[in-house]
Amino acid sequence: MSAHKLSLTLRAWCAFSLTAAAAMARPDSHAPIGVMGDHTHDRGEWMTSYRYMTMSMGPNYNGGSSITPAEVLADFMVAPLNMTMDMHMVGAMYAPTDRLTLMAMLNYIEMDMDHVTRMGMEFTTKSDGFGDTGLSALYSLIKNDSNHLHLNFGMSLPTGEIDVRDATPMGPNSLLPYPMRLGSGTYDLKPGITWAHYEGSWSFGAQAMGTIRLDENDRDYTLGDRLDLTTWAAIKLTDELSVSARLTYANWGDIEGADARLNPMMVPTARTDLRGGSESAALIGLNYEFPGGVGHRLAVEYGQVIDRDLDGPQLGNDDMLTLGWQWSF
Ligand SMILES: [Cu+2]
Repeated sequence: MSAHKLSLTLRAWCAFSLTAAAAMARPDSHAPIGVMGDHTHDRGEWMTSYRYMTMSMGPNYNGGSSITPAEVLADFMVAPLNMTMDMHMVGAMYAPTDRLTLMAMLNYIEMDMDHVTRMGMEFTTKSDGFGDTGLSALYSLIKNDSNHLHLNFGMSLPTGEIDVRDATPMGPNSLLPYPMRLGSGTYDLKPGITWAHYEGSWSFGAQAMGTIRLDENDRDYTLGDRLDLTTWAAIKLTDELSVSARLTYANWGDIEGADARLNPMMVPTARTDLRGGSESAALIGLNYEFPGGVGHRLAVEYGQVIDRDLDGPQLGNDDMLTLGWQWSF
Protein backbone atom coordinates (compact mmCIF):
# COMPACT_ATOMS: atom_id res chain seq x y z
CA MET A 1 0.00 0.00 0.00
CA SER A 2 1.45 3.42 -0.97
CA ALA A 3 1.97 6.07 1.68
CA HIS A 4 -0.72 8.18 -0.02
CA LYS A 5 -3.26 5.34 0.04
CA LEU A 6 -2.41 4.54 3.65
CA SER A 7 -2.96 8.13 4.72
CA LEU A 8 -6.33 8.21 2.88
CA THR A 9 -7.38 4.96 4.57
CA LEU A 10 -6.33 6.28 7.97
CA ARG A 11 -8.17 9.53 7.38
CA ALA A 12 -11.32 7.72 6.29
CA TRP A 13 -11.10 5.47 9.36
CA CYS A 14 -10.60 8.45 11.70
CA ALA A 15 -13.52 10.30 10.13
CA PHE A 16 -15.69 7.20 10.56
CA SER A 17 -14.69 6.72 14.22
CA LEU A 18 -15.26 10.37 15.02
CA THR A 19 -18.73 10.25 13.44
CA ALA A 20 -19.56 7.08 15.37
CA ALA A 21 -18.26 8.62 18.60
CA ALA A 22 -20.17 11.86 17.97
CA ALA A 23 -23.39 9.94 17.36
CA MET A 24 -23.10 7.93 20.58
CA ALA A 25 -21.24 10.36 22.81
CA ARG A 26 -23.74 12.78 24.24
CA PRO A 27 -23.94 13.65 27.91
CA ASP A 28 -27.54 12.43 28.10
CA SER A 29 -26.76 9.01 26.55
CA HIS A 30 -26.66 8.03 30.23
CA ALA A 31 -29.78 8.61 32.34
CA PRO A 32 -29.66 10.93 35.39
CA ILE A 33 -27.09 9.46 37.83
CA GLY A 34 -29.73 8.25 40.32
CA VAL A 35 -31.00 5.66 37.79
CA MET A 36 -29.27 2.24 37.97
CA GLY A 37 -28.78 -0.10 35.00
CA ASP A 38 -29.94 2.66 32.63
CA HIS A 39 -27.55 2.05 29.73
CA THR A 40 -25.80 -0.79 27.91
CA HIS A 41 -22.34 -0.86 26.35
CA ASP A 42 -20.94 -1.90 22.98
CA ARG A 43 -19.04 -5.18 22.66
CA GLY A 44 -15.69 -5.19 24.49
CA GLU A 45 -16.36 -1.96 26.44
CA TRP A 46 -15.69 -1.69 30.19
CA MET A 47 -16.96 0.94 32.60
CA THR A 48 -16.18 1.56 36.25
CA SER A 49 -18.17 3.95 38.39
CA TYR A 50 -18.33 5.46 41.83
CA ARG A 51 -21.50 6.99 43.23
CA TYR A 52 -22.06 8.75 46.52
CA MET A 53 -25.65 9.08 47.64
CA THR A 54 -26.92 10.81 50.74
CA MET A 55 -30.55 10.73 51.84
CA SER A 56 -32.31 12.34 54.78
CA MET A 57 -35.46 10.97 56.39
CA GLY A 58 -37.94 12.56 58.77
CA PRO A 59 -40.30 13.53 60.27
CA ASN A 60 -42.73 10.65 60.99
CA TYR A 61 -45.78 10.22 58.78
CA ASN A 62 -49.04 8.37 59.11
CA GLY A 63 -50.55 8.00 55.64
CA GLY A 64 -49.73 11.28 53.93
CA SER A 65 -49.64 13.54 57.01
CA SER A 66 -46.70 14.26 59.28
CA ILE A 67 -47.09 13.52 62.99
CA THR A 68 -45.19 14.85 66.00
CA PRO A 69 -42.86 12.84 68.30
CA ALA A 70 -45.45 13.32 71.07
CA GLU A 71 -48.07 11.56 68.93
CA VAL A 72 -45.67 8.66 68.33
CA LEU A 73 -44.87 8.49 72.06
CA ALA A 74 -48.57 8.06 72.88
CA ASP A 75 -48.21 4.46 71.60
CA PHE A 76 -44.49 3.69 71.90
CA MET A 77 -41.67 4.07 74.47
CA VAL A 78 -39.35 5.57 71.84
CA ALA A 79 -39.95 7.83 68.80
CA PRO A 80 -37.50 8.06 65.88
CA LEU A 81 -36.88 11.74 64.99
CA ASN A 82 -34.82 11.61 61.80
CA MET A 83 -32.32 9.46 59.95
CA THR A 84 -29.55 9.96 57.41
CA MET A 85 -28.17 7.34 55.05
CA ASP A 86 -24.91 7.73 53.12
CA MET A 87 -24.03 5.17 50.47
CA HIS A 88 -20.81 4.64 48.56
CA MET A 89 -21.43 2.53 45.45
CA VAL A 90 -18.66 1.07 43.31
CA GLY A 91 -19.74 -0.47 40.03
CA ALA A 92 -18.26 -2.30 37.07
CA MET A 93 -19.83 -2.97 33.66
CA TYR A 94 -18.57 -5.11 30.78
CA ALA A 95 -20.20 -5.97 27.47
CA PRO A 96 -19.17 -9.39 26.09
CA THR A 97 -21.47 -8.77 23.06
CA ASP A 98 -23.39 -5.80 21.65
CA ARG A 99 -26.60 -7.34 23.04
CA LEU A 100 -25.37 -8.24 26.52
CA THR A 101 -23.91 -6.01 29.26
CA LEU A 102 -22.92 -7.44 32.66
CA MET A 103 -22.93 -5.29 35.77
CA ALA A 104 -21.77 -5.67 39.39
CA MET A 105 -22.21 -3.23 42.26
CA LEU A 106 -20.79 -3.10 45.80
CA ASN A 107 -22.34 -0.78 48.40
CA TYR A 108 -20.93 0.61 51.61
CA ILE A 109 -23.63 2.10 53.83
CA GLU A 110 -23.54 4.44 56.84
CA MET A 111 -26.76 5.20 58.71
CA ASP A 112 -27.65 7.09 61.82
CA MET A 113 -30.99 7.66 63.51
CA ASP A 114 -31.90 10.13 66.26
CA HIS A 115 -34.57 9.19 68.82
CA VAL A 116 -36.37 10.57 71.85
CA THR A 117 -37.80 8.51 74.73
CA ARG A 118 -40.98 9.16 76.75
CA MET A 119 -38.68 10.46 79.50
CA GLY A 120 -37.39 13.09 77.07
CA MET A 121 -33.95 11.54 76.67
CA GLU A 122 -32.43 11.78 73.18
CA PHE A 123 -30.07 9.18 71.71
CA THR A 124 -28.54 8.26 68.35
CA THR A 125 -27.87 4.83 66.89
CA LYS A 126 -25.41 4.19 64.06
CA SER A 127 -24.70 1.32 61.72
CA ASP A 128 -22.20 0.96 58.90
CA GLY A 129 -20.78 -1.74 56.67
CA PHE A 130 -21.16 -3.38 53.28
CA GLY A 131 -24.71 -3.63 51.96
CA ASP A 132 -26.18 -6.22 49.60
CA THR A 133 -24.28 -6.87 46.36
CA GLY A 134 -25.91 -6.34 42.98
CA LEU A 135 -25.26 -8.49 39.92
CA SER A 136 -27.15 -7.99 36.68
CA ALA A 137 -27.33 -8.77 33.01
CA LEU A 138 -28.77 -6.13 30.67
CA TYR A 139 -30.12 -7.49 27.40
CA SER A 140 -30.49 -4.98 24.57
CA LEU A 141 -33.60 -5.36 22.39
CA ILE A 142 -33.31 -2.13 20.35
CA LYS A 143 -30.24 0.08 20.02
CA ASN A 144 -30.13 2.72 17.30
CA ASP A 145 -29.58 6.50 17.14
CA SER A 146 -33.11 7.33 18.28
CA ASN A 147 -34.19 4.44 20.53
CA HIS A 148 -32.62 2.20 23.16
CA LEU A 149 -34.63 -0.55 24.84
CA HIS A 150 -33.20 -3.19 27.17
CA LEU A 151 -34.28 -5.74 29.76
CA ASN A 152 -32.67 -5.78 33.23
CA PHE A 153 -32.10 -9.18 34.85
CA GLY A 154 -30.80 -8.24 38.30
CA MET A 155 -30.02 -10.21 41.41
CA SER A 156 -29.20 -8.96 44.92
CA LEU A 157 -26.97 -11.13 47.11
CA PRO A 158 -27.41 -10.94 50.92
CA THR A 159 -23.95 -9.62 51.84
CA GLY A 160 -25.33 -6.87 54.12
CA GLU A 161 -25.37 -7.61 57.86
CA ILE A 162 -28.82 -7.95 59.48
CA ASP A 163 -27.59 -8.47 63.07
CA VAL A 164 -26.63 -4.83 63.56
CA ARG A 165 -25.96 -3.63 67.13
CA ASP A 166 -25.29 -0.36 68.92
CA ALA A 167 -25.76 1.30 72.31
CA THR A 168 -29.32 2.33 73.21
CA PRO A 169 -31.01 3.11 76.58
CA MET A 170 -31.90 -0.63 76.59
CA GLY A 171 -28.25 -1.63 76.75
CA PRO A 172 -24.74 -1.04 75.40
CA ASN A 173 -25.03 -3.73 72.68
CA SER A 174 -28.70 -3.72 71.62
CA LEU A 175 -29.99 -5.26 68.43
CA LEU A 176 -31.10 -2.49 66.06
CA PRO A 177 -34.51 -2.65 64.35
CA TYR A 178 -35.26 -3.21 60.65
CA PRO A 179 -34.48 0.19 59.00
CA MET A 180 -30.98 0.32 60.54
CA ARG A 181 -29.97 -3.05 59.04
CA LEU A 182 -27.53 -3.15 56.13
CA GLY A 183 -29.22 -5.77 53.95
CA SER A 184 -32.39 -7.75 53.30
CA GLY A 185 -30.86 -11.06 54.39
CA THR A 186 -32.48 -12.67 51.33
CA TYR A 187 -31.64 -13.37 47.69
CA ASP A 188 -33.70 -10.89 45.69
CA LEU A 189 -34.58 -10.81 41.99
CA LYS A 190 -34.61 -7.41 40.29
CA PRO A 191 -36.30 -7.64 36.90
CA GLY A 192 -36.74 -4.46 34.90
CA ILE A 193 -37.16 -2.77 31.55
CA THR A 194 -35.50 0.49 30.43
CA TRP A 195 -36.26 2.68 27.43
CA ALA A 196 -34.55 5.83 26.12
CA HIS A 197 -35.48 7.98 23.14
CA TYR A 198 -33.31 10.68 21.48
CA GLU A 199 -34.79 13.53 19.46
CA GLY A 200 -32.39 16.31 18.44
CA SER A 201 -31.07 17.96 21.61
CA TRP A 202 -33.73 16.23 23.71
CA SER A 203 -33.87 12.81 25.25
CA PHE A 204 -36.55 10.98 27.22
CA GLY A 205 -36.43 7.81 29.23
CA ALA A 206 -38.38 5.50 31.50
CA GLN A 207 -37.58 2.51 33.67
CA ALA A 208 -39.68 -0.01 35.61
CA MET A 209 -37.88 -2.20 38.15
CA GLY A 210 -39.15 -4.78 40.62
CA THR A 211 -37.53 -6.25 43.73
CA ILE A 212 -38.81 -9.75 44.51
CA ARG A 213 -37.59 -11.49 47.68
CA LEU A 214 -36.94 -15.16 46.98
CA ASP A 215 -36.85 -16.64 50.47
CA GLU A 216 -36.97 -15.92 54.22
CA ASN A 217 -33.79 -14.76 55.95
CA ASP A 218 -31.99 -16.44 58.88
CA ARG A 219 -33.95 -14.26 61.32
CA ASP A 220 -37.34 -15.52 60.07
CA TYR A 221 -38.53 -12.45 58.18
CA THR A 222 -38.76 -11.17 54.61
CA LEU A 223 -38.71 -7.50 53.62
CA GLY A 224 -41.61 -6.42 51.41
CA ASP A 225 -41.35 -6.62 47.62
CA ARG A 226 -40.82 -3.32 45.87
CA LEU A 227 -41.75 -1.57 42.62
CA ASP A 228 -39.78 1.41 41.29
CA LEU A 229 -40.98 3.47 38.32
CA THR A 230 -39.20 6.49 36.92
CA THR A 231 -39.36 8.74 33.87
CA TRP A 232 -37.09 11.60 32.82
CA ALA A 233 -36.43 14.23 30.17
CA ALA A 234 -33.05 15.77 29.42
CA ILE A 235 -31.78 18.50 27.13
CA LYS A 236 -28.25 18.69 25.75
CA LEU A 237 -27.04 22.26 26.38
CA THR A 238 -23.61 21.67 24.80
CA ASP A 239 -21.82 18.56 23.50
CA GLU A 240 -20.52 18.02 27.04
CA LEU A 241 -23.38 19.11 29.31
CA SER A 242 -27.02 18.08 29.72
CA VAL A 243 -29.62 18.98 32.32
CA SER A 244 -32.42 16.62 33.38
CA ALA A 245 -35.73 16.53 35.23
CA ARG A 246 -37.03 13.25 36.63
CA LEU A 247 -40.03 11.85 38.49
CA THR A 248 -40.09 8.64 40.51
CA TYR A 249 -42.79 6.49 42.08
CA ALA A 250 -41.97 3.67 44.50
CA ASN A 251 -44.23 1.23 46.32
CA TRP A 252 -43.02 -1.35 48.87
CA GLY A 253 -44.70 -3.84 51.16
CA ASP A 254 -44.62 -4.52 54.90
CA ILE A 255 -42.36 -7.19 56.41
CA GLU A 256 -43.58 -10.79 56.48
CA GLY A 257 -42.57 -12.90 59.47
CA ALA A 258 -40.65 -11.18 62.28
CA ASP A 259 -37.31 -11.13 64.09
CA ALA A 260 -38.61 -12.47 67.44
CA ARG A 261 -35.78 -10.79 69.36
CA LEU A 262 -37.20 -7.29 68.69
CA ASN A 263 -39.90 -5.80 70.95
CA PRO A 264 -42.60 -4.27 68.70
CA MET A 265 -44.07 -2.28 71.63
CA MET A 266 -40.82 -0.34 72.06
CA VAL A 267 -40.43 1.65 68.84
CA PRO A 268 -42.32 1.81 65.49
CA THR A 269 -39.16 0.71 63.59
CA ALA A 270 -39.47 -2.72 65.31
CA ARG A 271 -43.03 -3.21 63.93
CA THR A 272 -43.27 -5.36 60.79
CA ASP A 273 -46.65 -3.82 59.85
CA LEU A 274 -45.31 -0.22 59.88
CA ARG A 275 -42.78 -0.62 57.08
CA GLY A 276 -44.81 -0.44 53.84
CA GLY A 277 -45.75 2.59 51.79
CA SER A 278 -45.37 4.51 48.59
CA GLU A 279 -43.75 7.79 47.60
CA SER A 280 -43.11 10.05 44.63
CA ALA A 281 -40.09 12.30 44.19
CA ALA A 282 -39.02 15.04 41.76
CA LEU A 283 -35.34 15.42 40.85
CA ILE A 284 -33.11 17.66 38.75
CA GLY A 285 -29.67 16.70 37.49
CA LEU A 286 -26.63 17.50 35.40
CA ASN A 287 -24.54 15.11 33.26
CA TYR A 288 -21.09 16.21 32.10
CA GLU A 289 -18.99 14.25 29.63
CA PHE A 290 -15.34 15.26 29.29
CA PRO A 291 -14.49 16.35 25.72
CA GLY A 292 -12.08 14.46 23.46
CA GLY A 293 -13.54 10.96 23.87
CA VAL A 294 -11.56 10.28 27.08
CA GLY A 295 -14.51 8.33 28.50
CA HIS A 296 -14.88 10.22 31.79
CA ARG A 297 -18.20 11.54 33.04
CA LEU A 298 -19.36 13.43 36.11
CA ALA A 299 -22.97 13.77 37.19
CA VAL A 300 -25.08 15.12 40.02
CA GLU A 301 -28.76 14.75 40.85
CA TYR A 302 -30.80 16.28 43.68
CA GLY A 303 -34.41 15.63 44.54
CA GLN A 304 -37.15 15.82 47.11
CA VAL A 305 -40.05 13.56 47.95
CA ILE A 306 -43.24 15.38 46.88
CA ASP A 307 -45.90 12.88 47.94
CA ARG A 308 -46.08 9.84 50.21
CA ASP A 309 -48.48 7.39 51.78
CA LEU A 310 -46.85 5.43 54.62
CA ASP A 311 -48.02 2.75 57.05
CA GLY A 312 -47.20 4.90 60.05
CA PRO A 313 -45.79 6.11 62.25
CA GLN A 314 -42.86 5.75 59.85
CA LEU A 315 -40.02 8.17 59.01
CA GLY A 316 -40.59 9.53 55.51
CA ASN A 317 -37.81 10.07 53.00
CA ASP A 318 -37.20 13.80 52.59
CA ASP A 319 -34.44 14.69 50.13
CA MET A 320 -31.56 12.96 48.34
CA LEU A 321 -28.36 13.89 46.54
CA THR A 322 -26.31 11.64 44.23
CA LEU A 323 -22.84 12.43 42.87
CA GLY A 324 -21.21 10.12 40.34
CA TRP A 325 -18.07 9.54 38.32
CA GLN A 326 -18.01 7.06 35.44
CA TRP A 327 -15.10 5.94 33.26
CA SER A 328 -15.59 3.87 30.09
CA PHE A 329 -12.68 2.25 28.24
CU1 LIG B 1 -21.87 1.81 31.95
